[in-house]
Amino acid sequence: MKKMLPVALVALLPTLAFGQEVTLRLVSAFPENQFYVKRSVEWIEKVNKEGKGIVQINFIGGPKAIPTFEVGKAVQSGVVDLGFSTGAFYTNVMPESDILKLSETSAAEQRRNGGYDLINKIWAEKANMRYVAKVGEFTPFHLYLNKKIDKPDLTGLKIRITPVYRDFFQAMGASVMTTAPGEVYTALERGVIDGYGWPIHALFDLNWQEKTKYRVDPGFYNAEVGLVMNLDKYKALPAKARDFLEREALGYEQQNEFWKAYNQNEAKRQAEAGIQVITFDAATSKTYVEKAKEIGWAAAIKSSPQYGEQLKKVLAK
Ligand code: 173
Repeated sequence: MKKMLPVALVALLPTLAFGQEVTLRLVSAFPENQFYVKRSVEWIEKVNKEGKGIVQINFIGGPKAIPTFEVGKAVQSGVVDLGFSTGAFYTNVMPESDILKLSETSAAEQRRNGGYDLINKIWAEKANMRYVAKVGEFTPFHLYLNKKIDKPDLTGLKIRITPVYRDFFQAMGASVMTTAPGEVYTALERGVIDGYGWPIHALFDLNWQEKTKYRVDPGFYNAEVGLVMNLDKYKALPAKARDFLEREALGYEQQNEFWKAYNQNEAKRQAEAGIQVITFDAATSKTYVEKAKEIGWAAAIKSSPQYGEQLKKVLAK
């Protein structure tokens, strides 16, 4: 043992030389070839450049490193420090995570109206997590189909879901199957599913346009993509590192307007790829969106009698 000591000290030297530099391990619940992830990797590069001697983020990888629906658990337990995910992927940690899809107020508004603080109270208490920043918003979800419908009736159709869509699609009569994004292409190719729920964007990242005939309009809810951190790790950060990380993450969140133009372009690309839009008459469309919201909040309040109503006050408009 005595002989080991100098070796251990030598191993410590790089850390000492850089003072208190902290390295954080980050995993993505979204596949690495998704644009979201590439955009986040660019952000990580910026953090690493500016954060020398303070904070470095080590991007471990996507679902091949940790499966999509396990990333939340890995952050909760501290197997990794940071997760790039969406609430729907970690309802196995707490049901509240999926409620963020019901946001009508923006992340910026939630920082002002107490929403961000409430989210962090819940995330800390129930998931041992810090919700660092929301970096994807202003993005509706849609129902995509390979069979034509003329009314919001999914009877006899098998639809790929995550918790985001479960109650709404089931209320329309769908039979549902939960899969991670990485499994949708094969399910479509094999005809195992007749459609899927997904945001207006990011079909092309995974080549789903090749296997998709229709998109149902209008969209509903608001896709949330965020950075979450293990709470113990967050609390243990030196003040300088925490301030730096929060500033960088806030800077990233403040670019969310980006998604508005991006999404318009994605809708255009879908049309160019031959994806046809299914629409209903005005009254049916209105009911469709209202139903989604009503069903979403009913499920939220049922799954979290403790926080559902409180979240509604800061998320809904
Ligand atoms: O459909 C999904 O995989 C899903 O729930 C989701 C949530 C946010 C962004 C992208 C996808």
